[in-house]
Amino acid sequence: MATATKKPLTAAQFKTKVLHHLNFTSSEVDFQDNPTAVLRAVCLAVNEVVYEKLKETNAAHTDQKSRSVNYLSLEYLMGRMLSNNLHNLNLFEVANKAVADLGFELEDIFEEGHDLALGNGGLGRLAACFLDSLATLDYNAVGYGIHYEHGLFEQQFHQGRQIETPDEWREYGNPWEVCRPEAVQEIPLFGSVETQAQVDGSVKKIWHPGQIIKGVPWDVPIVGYNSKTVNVLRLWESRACSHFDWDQFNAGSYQDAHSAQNQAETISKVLYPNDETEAGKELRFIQQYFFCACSIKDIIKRYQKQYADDWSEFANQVVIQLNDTHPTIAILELMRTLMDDYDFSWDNAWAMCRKVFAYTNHTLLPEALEKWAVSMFERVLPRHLEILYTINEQFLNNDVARMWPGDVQMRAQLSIIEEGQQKMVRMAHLCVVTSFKVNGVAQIHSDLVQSDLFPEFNALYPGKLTNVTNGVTPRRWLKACNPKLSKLLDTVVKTDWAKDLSSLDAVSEYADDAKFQKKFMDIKHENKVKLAGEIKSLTGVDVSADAIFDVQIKRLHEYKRQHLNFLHILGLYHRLLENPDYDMQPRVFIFGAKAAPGYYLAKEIIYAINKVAERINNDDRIQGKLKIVFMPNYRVTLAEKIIPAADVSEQISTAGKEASGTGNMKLALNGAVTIGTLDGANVEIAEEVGDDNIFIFGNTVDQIKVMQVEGYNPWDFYHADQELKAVIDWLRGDFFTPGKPGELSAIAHSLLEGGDPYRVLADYADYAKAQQALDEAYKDSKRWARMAILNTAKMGKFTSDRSIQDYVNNIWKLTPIK
Ligand code: Z57
Repeated sequence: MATATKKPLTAAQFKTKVLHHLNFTSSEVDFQDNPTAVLRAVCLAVNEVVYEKLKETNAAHTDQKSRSVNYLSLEYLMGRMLSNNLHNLNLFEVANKAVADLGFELEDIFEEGHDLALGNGGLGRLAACFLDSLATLDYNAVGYGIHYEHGLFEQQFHQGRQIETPDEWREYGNPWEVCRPEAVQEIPLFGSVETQAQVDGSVKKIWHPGQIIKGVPWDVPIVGYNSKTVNVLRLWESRACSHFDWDQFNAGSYQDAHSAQNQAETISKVLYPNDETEAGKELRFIQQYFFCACSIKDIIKRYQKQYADDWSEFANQVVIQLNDTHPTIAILELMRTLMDDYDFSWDNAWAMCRKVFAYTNHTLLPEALEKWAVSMFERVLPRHLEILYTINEQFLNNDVARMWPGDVQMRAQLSIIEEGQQKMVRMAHLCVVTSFKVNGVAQIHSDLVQSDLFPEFNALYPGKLTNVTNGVTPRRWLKACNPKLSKLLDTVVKTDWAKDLSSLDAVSEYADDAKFQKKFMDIKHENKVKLAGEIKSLTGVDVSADAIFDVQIKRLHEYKRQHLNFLHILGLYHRLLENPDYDMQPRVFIFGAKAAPGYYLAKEIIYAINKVAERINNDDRIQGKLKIVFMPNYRVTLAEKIIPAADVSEQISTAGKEASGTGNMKLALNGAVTIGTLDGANVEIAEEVGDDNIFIFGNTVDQIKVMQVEGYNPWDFYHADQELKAVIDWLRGDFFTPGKPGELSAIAHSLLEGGDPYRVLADYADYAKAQQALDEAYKDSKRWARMAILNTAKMGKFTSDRSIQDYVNNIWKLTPIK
């Protein structure tokens, strides 16, 4: 329609829009000392363009009756939106100029923006990258999530210890969301189920809920890069339902009605900050259900807008992707709705569910595999539990009994219900039984899902378990965060690499080109200088941009082994104290990580690193060869500053534990060289860049298994390695905490008395050796430049566009909007 002929905005026109919003939306005539008002006005100006495209996208979706994917995720780690939206709309230069005309630097304006941190880590950030790619590739997609009032906590350090404060991302409003009162939903919960005999002899189940909660949707537009599409991320906020609670409570007192309101609003109040551990809290369960019920009702409403009460096209129009098991209740909610509200027979409802759900598994860690107590399930969702029991019965009596007749042991093992003192619902089993596809997130992980996590399901349902390797959006993680490198790449890659990342392979030809090497490494150096400034202002530590910038940024977890990195740093310090002339390239070790507030050892690791950093950073004897900085409040925005400046990427999880990793991809894309184990996507990164351009070390998955069978004794490694023993003894004593012996002993205790569950000591020697090889490689600046360039050049596979296309081809079967 109009778009084809529409001319791109000029800087002058954009400036006019910004001024309009400064004057009329903010009534801020005197904005010269008010960058926040400028930010708001710029966002509103961008929104004019966004909403126009959103309207056109919606019309195209309706016209073309396109099949859509509904991505259900409890987490979305969006970060800031403005810079990305400007890039994706090709308005970056225009806005840059307009804002300069108003007397501001666009980059300073960005700094006024708040992160949308509605997620913990990799899983939530993956969802954000996927939304970017879905819009970029013109697919009809809706992201569903929760509109948490408080996203992931903010982290500060007080005397080295992590302090959490609430995230107030929308305290003063958020320009990127719009409330949709016309799409409010009502969600029942609690209560009891009545069995009603029908005249035809059948029975009808009637759920009498004990409470009804209102779900209010907030839409965040998702702008595709250089595409026609603007999709939406729809986030549900819980509110008290006026005609239910208030009427009831009005008979009592006005005060009580307010408390009911508070209780209802608690549901979407705060994001649970545990990454990969399930706390088993009722409120979390209610969050999951609330969000699933709102989303399923919304999906049905959207469908009915086109097909009214004809259900025959539903499975052709709708696919629902479950991001981990967190949204599993959506399965039961769709079953319940079809049967109770739309009179489907069991068989028809079940057949429908088996066609629309697909499930992504993100971890093998047992503590992350969700289980909910049957007793709680029954109290909160009595009708859903009934349905679950019937699904399980049919699964055990049909599928399991047919494959393993009379095998009670197998029945118990595969049952969706785990028997025991406390009966539990195994959410992953329900997902695998129902879904038409189940995918892991990197090849090695998907192989382990088939061989170790769900081997019986794999035998039962051949072809159901599959792989889709993760990816990251090159728009945010290269074009927007690393403009200098992006412009250099533009000079040698003729196609738009941000939309076709495999075209970066053309850069390989320049890997040995001295001029290109200089340009590439000069940019890295400039990025490092800039990060050094950030480090100084955030931590007070002076670091030299001539040192190796060695980066480990991710959630704090034992399996990710920040403490392996830490022990090696202590090892280097030990060598330097023994021999101040010890030959090594100066190195800055940069950490960024939040620990779950209740994760004791993770917090002790942060404390130990901070304490040791204080000592080492101020020790003149080592001539500045070693620096340690723990950057506070690691988040998407900080990642965007650290990644372009990284020389070394630490990806050192215990083999078999990191499902994929995505930071590994972002760092390599920006020319950092990986030191890592054969775990997650590291394996595929190594395949792409080649063995010469990555430092792989440590026990493999198979070797870790052998160790387990043969019996693992951490003390053997402690006694066998002088350096390792010495540094662990430092931590056990008072070397770093004079007069307070044992203040840093938690790590040592877990590694020795605690049995070293993540095999840190077993990998120490090989890690130290790989670090030495890396140091050697860095000395040879030509060799290092070649490695760095090839890392960027060979990352084509890891664009989230490729991941999305894999999902589309193998699972979702969508066609792009024309
Ligand atoms: C989370 O961030 C991940 C897995 C989980 O089960 C939960 Br809960 C949270 C991460 C994995 O640890 C990463 O390896 C993976 O790259 C990421 O999910 C995205 O798949």
